[in-house]
Amino acid sequence: MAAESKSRAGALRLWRNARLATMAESSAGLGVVERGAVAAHDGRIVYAGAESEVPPAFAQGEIIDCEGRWITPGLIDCHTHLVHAGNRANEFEMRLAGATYEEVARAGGGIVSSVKSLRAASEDDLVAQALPRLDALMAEGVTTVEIKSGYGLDLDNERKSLRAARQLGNERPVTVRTTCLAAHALPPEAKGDKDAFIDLVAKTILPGVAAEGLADAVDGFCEGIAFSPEQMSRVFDKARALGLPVKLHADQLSNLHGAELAARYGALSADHLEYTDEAGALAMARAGTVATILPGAYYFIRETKKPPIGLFRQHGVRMAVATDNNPGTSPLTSLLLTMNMAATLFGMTVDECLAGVTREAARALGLLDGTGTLEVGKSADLAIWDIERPAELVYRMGFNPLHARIWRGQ
Ligand code: DI6
Ligand code: FE
Repeated sequence: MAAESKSRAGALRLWRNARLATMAESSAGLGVVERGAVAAHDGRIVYAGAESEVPPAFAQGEIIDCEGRWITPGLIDCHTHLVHAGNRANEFEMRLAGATYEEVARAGGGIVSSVKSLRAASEDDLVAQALPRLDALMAEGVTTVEIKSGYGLDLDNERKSLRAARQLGNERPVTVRTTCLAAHALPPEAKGDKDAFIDLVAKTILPGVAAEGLADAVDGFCEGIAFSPEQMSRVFDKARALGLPVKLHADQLSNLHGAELAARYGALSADHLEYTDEAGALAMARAGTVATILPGAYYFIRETKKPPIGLFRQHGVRMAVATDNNPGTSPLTSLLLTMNMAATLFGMTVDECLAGVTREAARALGLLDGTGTLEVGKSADLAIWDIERPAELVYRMGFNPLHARIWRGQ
């Protein structure tokens, strides 16, 4: 009996004397609770609100005094290519000498050079190389991360990437969502035949990955240097047949109307969107497709066209914010710095940035029922911060005020 009540008590925790930014949709702004508390039982939030109203039963377990610190939902990085091999610092030097990202790609560098490195690496190598990047994200309060494949580009190497991504979730206390991005670039063996490669993606790679349950979603790169809207729709038709939700790298370098394509397929998100026009924003609003804003790539390739934040606001498109961590266009492993970039470069507000790495990032992964806000029934994924006001999370550059990170109540 004593043991039983002890184990029950062990699973019950109360964080008190805290200020909360619940990020709940129903509240205005950040959903601030000045004298707040969060209770968790068996990894789920059972209470989040005023400390004065905590039901007595929830004060029977472990009690943690937060000494006035702020609690937000654990952060969510909803767009990364965290599993990759090696780096492309050499191409960075080429670009510093004047080459553009597209020129580097056309010269055989770019994504294809990461494909060669990834194919040469074992699954264990990939996990070992990605772990320091994952640790950097987690050190800033990340509790959920999306990881794409897309440097394998054949069935075995896409499978290897996605297994490595899943393995990262076993190595660390973090939720990993995997996305198959087989339609990312044309591998050398395709000899320039994009249609034949799209056939391989639709007929072999996606079904193979789905058969093993390795992907939670399907993504693609719709761009002049990658695949056309017509080719992407063949990939999306297959994803739909396999019961997998879709996302799209859309309108990053030119306007191929990727946002509308994504919306037409009810995509969870369309990502990048620098060149998206009003028709694209309207289509996304109607479909409920989240706009994932990726300021790291914009900054790193010195893009000058900004995503149409004003149109997204005007039409009520939800905005997520993510690192796009990848070796070519965004070697970024800080979601805090990403928020600063979204604010400074694109004029996103503090509230939009914070929602973008919590609630809206959860929505972009189809996980809003389970995480992304401090609300009863959700996973107890929390970040506890040594700050006086939430704006500090967006304002600083290169400083980490995380006090504690809680994943599923621990
Ligand atoms: N857009 C990007 O910014 C990355 N992929 C994509 O579709 C770039 C990936 C890389 O250059 O390795
Ligand atoms: Fe990306």
